[in-house]
Amino acid sequence: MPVEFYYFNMSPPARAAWVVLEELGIKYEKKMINILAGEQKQDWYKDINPRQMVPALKDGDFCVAESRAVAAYAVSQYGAQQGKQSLYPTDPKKRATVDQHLYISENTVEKVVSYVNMPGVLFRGEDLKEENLCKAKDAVQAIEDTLAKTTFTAGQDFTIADIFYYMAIAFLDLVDFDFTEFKKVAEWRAKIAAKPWHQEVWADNQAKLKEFYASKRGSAGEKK
Ligand SMILES: N[C@@H](CCC(=O)N[C@@H](CS)C(=O)NCC(=O)O)C(=O)O
Repeated sequence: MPVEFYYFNMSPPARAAWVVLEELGIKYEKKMINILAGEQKQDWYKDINPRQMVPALKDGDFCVAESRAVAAYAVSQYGAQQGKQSLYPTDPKKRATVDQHLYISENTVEKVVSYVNMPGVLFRGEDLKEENLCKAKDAVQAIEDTLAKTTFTAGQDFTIADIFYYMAIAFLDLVDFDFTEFKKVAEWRAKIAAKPWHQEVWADNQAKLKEFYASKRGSAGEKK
């Protein structure tokens, strides 16, 4: 039975986990859960993810949710057979460094999302929060500082930490944030954007999210 991957194409964490499956090159079956239509609230989906969110993965009778846990599981289970173990290394110290950055990437998302104001824009038609621009810049600067020391964020190899940082700061593309002052980050993003899965899995769906975000941004003000 192939791995089943539950996702929504516009969801950044779902796309980050999806990218890991592509990078691994394993066979999997995509199961789209349209969260805009509330499909994640269906009772049967509770068995896949009790929190009723995307992404989630089912491998036989084992289920795992939370994008970073999905990514870590997929590489732990299939990385060696696919020659892709370096995405989530088994060496305890190397793995701890990747884990460290995976946890930090949660905070990167928080900072960036506080500026882009995802829930406010998408669900209440607000604008971005200019007052949080410094938080977003701090988050990007932290990645810039990391990349001043190593080729990728957790060392010399491309790992799942890179994918989750990439996802986190890609929220800034929704507002055409200018990355030019962050030279290392811009170079590192270009390397990731050259990956074979990037256009179909990441960019095409990010364009849809960008269009959706733009259609909602400031719409509450327009109605007044
Ligand atoms: N921390 C979670 C966040 C997942 C998440 O926020 N998923 C959103 C889509 S981006 C979702 O499923 N929302 C549906 C809902 O909240 O009902 C992860 O990394 O997987």
